[in-house]
Amino acid sequence: MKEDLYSIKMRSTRNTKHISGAERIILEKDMGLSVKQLITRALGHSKGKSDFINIKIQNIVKQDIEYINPLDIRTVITNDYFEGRECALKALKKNGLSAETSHLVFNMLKECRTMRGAILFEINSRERLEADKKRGVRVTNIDWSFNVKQELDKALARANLNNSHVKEAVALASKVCSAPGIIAELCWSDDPDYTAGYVASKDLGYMRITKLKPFGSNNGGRVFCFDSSKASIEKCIEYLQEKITLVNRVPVIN
Ligand code: WAQ
Ligand code: MG
Ligand code: MG
Ligand code: MG
Repeated sequence: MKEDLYSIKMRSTRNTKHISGAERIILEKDMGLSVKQLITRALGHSKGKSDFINIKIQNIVKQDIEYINPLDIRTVITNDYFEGRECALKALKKNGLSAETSHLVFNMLKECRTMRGAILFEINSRERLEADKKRGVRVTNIDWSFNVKQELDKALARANLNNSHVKEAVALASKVCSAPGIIAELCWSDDPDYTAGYVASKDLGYMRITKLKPFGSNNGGRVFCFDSSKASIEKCIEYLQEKITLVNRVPVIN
């Protein structure tokens, strides 16, 4: 049976400010359902109801797909965001960032709000590398393979983690950490009702931290830490923005 895959990308705004962006790579038969889910999300978002929704649908050439492994998931429960941030700082240092650079990464994210993409940070020169610093670098063409989606839902549900934040963030972080030259990512959501975040790297896996910001805060985003001695920035950005990647198995969840 020939299985046709489609990419569906949604982005939405309110008064021209970014509200939500999400994508799916799915079988043709699931297109209607996915579009519906993405519209529901844009209209019912905790950042506000979108007044503009853009949906793009594109057929995918199978030969272009790269299958990647997921990062394994671990959850660190913290009492408050101060404790959470201590924990995330330690994790960044374990990934080879100096104390000073780790603090810089943190301070950038503390000041970050309503970007569509991520900050791309060079850890030696300590410069930001995005061409458009308001928008950032947007990772696209990433999803769980349709072969593992059902099993993934079950595994996440058993761990009480079956929500779209977790599902999308683990897929995204798995792609980011397999990009040339990326050594770690720090993230917490800009959604006011979602306080969890993570540090991710190849060695560390996906380390969720239950509190990384105060409830109600609109502040959040992503910082990708890049080491230019390991790869060219052009290759890294091209991989993040263009390469069609599907995560090919269910992660280990601890
Ligand atoms: N590429 C690059 N940056 C992105 C992307 C993307 N595809 N999507 C979102 N961002 C950036 C952008 O600046 C957003 O404002 C910010 O990240 C936060 O996005 O419990 O839900 O979708 O394990 O609000 C992490 C913890 C949740 C999940 C992250 O982020 C868990 C989340 P959000
Ligand atoms: Mg989003
Ligand atoms: Mg999201
Ligand atoms: Mg958000």
